[in-house]
Amino acid sequence: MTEPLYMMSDDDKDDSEGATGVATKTRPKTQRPPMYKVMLLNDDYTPMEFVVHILERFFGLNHAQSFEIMLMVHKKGLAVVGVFSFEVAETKVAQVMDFARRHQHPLQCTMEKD
Ligand code: TYC
Repeated sequence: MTEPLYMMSDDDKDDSEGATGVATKTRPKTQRPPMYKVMLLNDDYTPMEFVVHILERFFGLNHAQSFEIMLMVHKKGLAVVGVFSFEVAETKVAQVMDFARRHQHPLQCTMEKD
């Protein structure tokens, strides 16, 4: 009959395998960035096809979606074209305003916090 030379105390027993115990995982608090609506405004001079082209080119909308939004702006005075992070919204507004100016159309595009 042999005696154990040494006996593990509870503290020495690790439970890295088949661990039992209280789960202490917490959900880290994440901050969502504020979002910005990009809007097109109606005017009496910018051609409808030009607005449709802008919506396809800068907002990745298909022709039917672009035509629908253009008509909404035409009838209601303005419409939200998309919702983006601040930097993306700022870029879209600048691209639209620059493209309209270069073609000498008075089209206006603005952004506001969602
Ligand atoms: N109202 C313009 C017209 O009749 C068309 C138009 C639509 C202009 C949307 C701007 O954001 C706009 N030619």
